[in-house]
Parts: sequence; C-alpha cells; structure tokens
Amino acid sequence: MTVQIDHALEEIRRFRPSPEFAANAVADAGLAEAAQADRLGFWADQSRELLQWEKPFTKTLDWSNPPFAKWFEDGELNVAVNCLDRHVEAGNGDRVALHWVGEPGDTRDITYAELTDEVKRAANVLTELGVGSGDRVAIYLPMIPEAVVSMLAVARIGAIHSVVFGGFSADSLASRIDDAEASLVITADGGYRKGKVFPLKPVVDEAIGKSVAGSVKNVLVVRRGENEVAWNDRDLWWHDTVGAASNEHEAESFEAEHPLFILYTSGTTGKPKGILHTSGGYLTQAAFTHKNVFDLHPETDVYWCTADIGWITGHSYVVYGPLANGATQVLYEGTPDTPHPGRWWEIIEKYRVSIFYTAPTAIRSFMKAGRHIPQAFNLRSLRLLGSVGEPINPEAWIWYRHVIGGGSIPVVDTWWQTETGAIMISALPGITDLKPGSAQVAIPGVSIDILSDDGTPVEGVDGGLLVVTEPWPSMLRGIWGDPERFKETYWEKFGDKYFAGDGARRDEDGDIWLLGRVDDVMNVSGHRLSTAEIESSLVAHPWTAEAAVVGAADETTGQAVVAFVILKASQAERVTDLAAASDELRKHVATQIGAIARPRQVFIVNELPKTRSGKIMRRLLRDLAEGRDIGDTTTLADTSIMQTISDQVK
Ligand code: 6R9
Repeated sequence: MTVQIDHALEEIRRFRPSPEFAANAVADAGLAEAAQADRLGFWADQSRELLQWEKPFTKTLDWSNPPFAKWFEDGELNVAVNCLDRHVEAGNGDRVALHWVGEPGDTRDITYAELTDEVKRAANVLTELGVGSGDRVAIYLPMIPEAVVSMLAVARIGAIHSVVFGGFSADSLASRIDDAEASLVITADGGYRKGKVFPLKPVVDEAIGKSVAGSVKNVLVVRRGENEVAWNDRDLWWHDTVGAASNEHEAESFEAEHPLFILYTSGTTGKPKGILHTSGGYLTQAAFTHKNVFDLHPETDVYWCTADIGWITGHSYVVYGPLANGATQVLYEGTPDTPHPGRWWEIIEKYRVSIFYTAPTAIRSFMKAGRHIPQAFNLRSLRLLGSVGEPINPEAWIWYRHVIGGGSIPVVDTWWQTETGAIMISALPGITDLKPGSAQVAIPGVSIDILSDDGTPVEGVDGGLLVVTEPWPSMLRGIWGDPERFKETYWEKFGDKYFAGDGARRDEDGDIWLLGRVDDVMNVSGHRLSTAEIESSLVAHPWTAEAAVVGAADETTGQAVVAFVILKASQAERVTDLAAASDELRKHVATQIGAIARPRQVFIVNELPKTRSGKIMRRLLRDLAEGRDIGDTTTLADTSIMQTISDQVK
C-alpha cells in the first residue's frame, strides 16, 4: 500500500510570467486550445507552418498497426534543405548559424549560406564514396562545425547517421558500428578537452579492428587536433575531399517516414538500443518545441544548448530544431572549466547569448564552485533558461534563475528522452506560471498520464508510472534491427500506451513532478519515496551542493534511505566534524519531508558517479550501500570515481 506522506517539499513558490515577456512571447494559449480541439489537425497545421514540404502530405497519422506509427506518410521533404537552403532562399543567408568556439580559444562564425555550401560539398563527397539512401554512417567527432555539417550531409542524401559520443571507447564504437553495419565513419584526428588533445582517429582504427561486421569501407578524417595518426588505404582527409568538392548539389526529397538517424542509448540490461528516428514527424516536433518552449525570435536571439551532439539533446536542440528554425547559436568544443572556471559565462557575455539550455548536473557543479564565478561576467543578455536530463532540484532551479538569470527570467524544465525525440513536458514561457522542481505540463498535442502498475490512472499526489497515451510526431519508430525488443520494452506493459520508465506524480494544480527512473523509486516501510524528492531536500540545505539518494535493502523497513552528499566549496572547510554534519543533514530531511524519509545514513563524499551525459548512476551507489561488489562502471565518465567514493565511505 502506498501511504500518502506530507510533502513538505510541495513547492509554494510560483513565478508568474512578467507582462513584458508575455506580451512578446511566441507561444500563446491558442496552441493548447487548438491541440485540445483537434490534436491531429494541430500537428498537421504545425508541420505545414514550420517545415517546407516538397510534396504536401494529405494523411496525418496512421496508427493502424501499433506501436508502429506513420506520420505525414504521403508527404516528401528533405531535412537538410529545411535546416539550410530554405533560409538562404528566404534571404537569410548572411545570418550567422554557428558562433563556434574551440576550447583553445579559436573561433569561427559560420553563416547559413556558408553552412549550406559546406553541407553540399560534403554531400557530394559522401555520394562519391558510394554512400546512398538508407546507408548508415557513424559519426565520431568533437564539437566542431564539421560535426553539424556531417549530420546534415548524411541527412541530405537520405543516408542514416549514428553519432557516437567522442568519449566512448573503441569497444563501444565497434559494437555500434557493427549493430548498424556502418559503411563510413566520419571522425577527426583528435579534439580538445580540458586543455589537451584527445585522440579520436586511433580509437576508430582500433574499433574497426575489433569490428566483426567488416562493413566499414572508408574513414573520413577532419584535421583538428594536429595529433599524429596512422594512415590506412581506406582513410581520406576531410580537407582534401570536402575542401575540393563541388558546392553544387541538388537535394532529392524523401518520404516523411524515411529514416533519419539511429542513436544508441543504454538499456537497463544488455546491449545498447539503437533508437530509430525518421524525418517529417521528428523535424516537426523538434522545430515546434524549439520555437515555443524556448520562445525563439530567430532575428534577434542568440541561443546556446551546451549538450554534445553525441546525445539526443544535441541532435534535437543543437542541430535539427534550431537550424530548422533559422536560429543563431553558439557551439562550444570544450569543457565548462577550461582554461578557467568561468568559461561558459565568458562565452555568454561575449556572444550576448539570450537563450541558454543546460543540465542540472552542470548547474549543481556551478553551485558547488560558488556564485562569485558567474557573477564576474555580464549575463544580462539572457532572457530564458532551460534545463534537461534529470529532475532539477527546486534549490538548483532558484539558484539558476537568480544567479545566472538575474532573478526575473523564465526557467523551463523540459522532460523528454532519446526515445521521445523532442520535448514532451515543459512549461510554456509567457503562459505557464513557473513552479521550481516540476516539469509541469504536457506540451500542446502531447497526451501524458500517470498510471499504477495495473494500468489504472493514479489520482491525486500518489506516485505512479509516466505514460504517453497517444502517438506523437517525434516518437521513436523502433529499435534498429529488433522490433521485438521495441514492443517488449515500451509497449508490453500498457498495450498501446508508451511506458517511459520514469516515476511521476501530479500535484493539486495538475503539474507533473518526475520522481526518477522507476528503479530509483524507493519503498520504505510501505511508503513510496522518490530519490528526487529527498535529493532536493538535501540540496535545499545551505551546506549541500549535490546529493544522490538510493534505497538500500533493509531488514526491518524493506528499503532504507541512504544518501551521498557533496558539500559546497564554501562550506567544506567549515564543516570539520563529518559525523555531526551527517546527523544534521539526516535531521534536516526528517523536518522537511517527514520522519519516514530520514536517511539511515548520509555519507559526505567529494564526487558522485555520473554517466558521460551527466546522469547520476544510483545503481552503483546502491551496490555500495548494500555492501556488494560494485557492478559495471564502464559507462561512467570517470571510472575511478567509485573507488574514491568507497574509500571515503569506509
Ligand atoms: C533528453 C534526455 C532520458 C531520461 C528520462 C528521465 C531523465 C530527462 C528530465 C528527466 C526529470 C527532466 N530526464 N529530462 N527527469 N526531469 N526534465 O535526457 O534523454 O538521455 O534519453 O534520458 O532522463 O529519467 O527518462 P535521455
């Protein structure tokens, strides 16, 4: 039985949009009304308005064979033309598409006309190399303009890209190359990270050596790191080929359901899943959400999403959404603290960034370092902030709004997944009253519900499982090569409703609160407690910068709450008695949420285990809390961290 506890964390803070913001906001209440009245008609209208269709569609959705959806299926378009050529044709060729900043400090401003030109050249090279419609191309690049060019060139010729994050090992790259049977790999000699060149081409060589599919015919190499690389017959330099290619390229149009990309994401078990996205529906929702959730005014805004293109956020909100909307954006190669801890803020000041989209893990690490760092820069160009990747603790939300946003600008917390392709739950700036810590409401045209395990809707504030009840344009179309796994993972549980794998609850206002992955929701003496909620309580304590909470097996209570806490830099010196400090933090949670949530233990540590995309890996902390051997750490950004933490805990 789930007993309702008093949510002391129930946020009472509400932030009305300012009248000035609301007056100029892109989104209006009409969107939700239109979607409510005719959901499919709404998406059809959005798609026609936001995209250029070479052959207009007449059908909006075919859901006759769930879970296999077809959106806009008789329409034809070219995704790259939508992101490039049409802006040039509309007279915006001179608008900057990318303000690129290399980690060592080199910069390039690239206009829409120049980007279009470069993509056409690259498309010609791909065709010359024998890459055709439907062929797979693996992209293993740092955050340099050629990464964007490569993705769009692949899309332009109807091939399918599989971007592999540059931090992944040769083994991970090999298994992704093999699963998709990629015929071409686009890489660089190396890229910059933390002030050093990290080699990429050698990793590609090793991966191809390990590949069992033997599908790779060529490797196209961008010169970036100037590090020495071995050279094989199959290798070609980007500057020799793309640099010399013709910039004339007639783009073919492809059916709306033509595959656009595969992106691998780790499942709870087994090998990574190749999430498949297609063209028309994906681009519609990426463009719609980018425009309305970020309140994009493409003529005046400078937008910056800090995600790497190796993640879905980089696909939808660095490449496809912003470029489809003709936005000007910053693209940064390196880490936030190189060569100094204020690097991001320096970039915002320099380019007068107005819309900024990042992850809670980054925000919390800035909280840990102290507000004096951002406060040394002029950030007043900012007018909207976004968050993605994990629940954002209310305290981190407030810090973000005040310290980065100057105290009055909207912060949108956007919930979505690799599988959903685009934002699904978010406030709409200018319309929604903002509530720190809650992702709030489904975007217009998306239907979300919270169900109990047996599929009945959960009323009130008891937690349940988040589902999407109707197909949406940017939904995944499958798992590459494994339709059974697709059905099993997402659709078996609730029939034709999509099971997201996240726990959630709705408050009295109908706002949605994400509680963490289903595995992360704890059960303590029959009370359903969320890791997210207790972490937020800990982060609300003035000493705490970051916290991770797990449910560890406990003989009496079933599970017990165990917390791992990082103190703020400014507090760490002051707190000398660690036992007393953990006691204070345990009491704090009990006062804020209730005695039932009081952690059995609070460990004060220096680091938390995180994936390369910044999500806390609670599974490993649970191993530690339950005294087991630490499981597989290969997906951690820093594999030595678990050793450090377990030493500290002992
Ligand atoms: C976009 C992205 C998806 C998982 C998702 C959820 C968590 C993402 C969130 C959030 C709470 C948010 N997540 N955004 N949780 N609030 N605003 O991150 O995709 O890497 O596939 O991760 O991330 O648990 O299920 P992906």
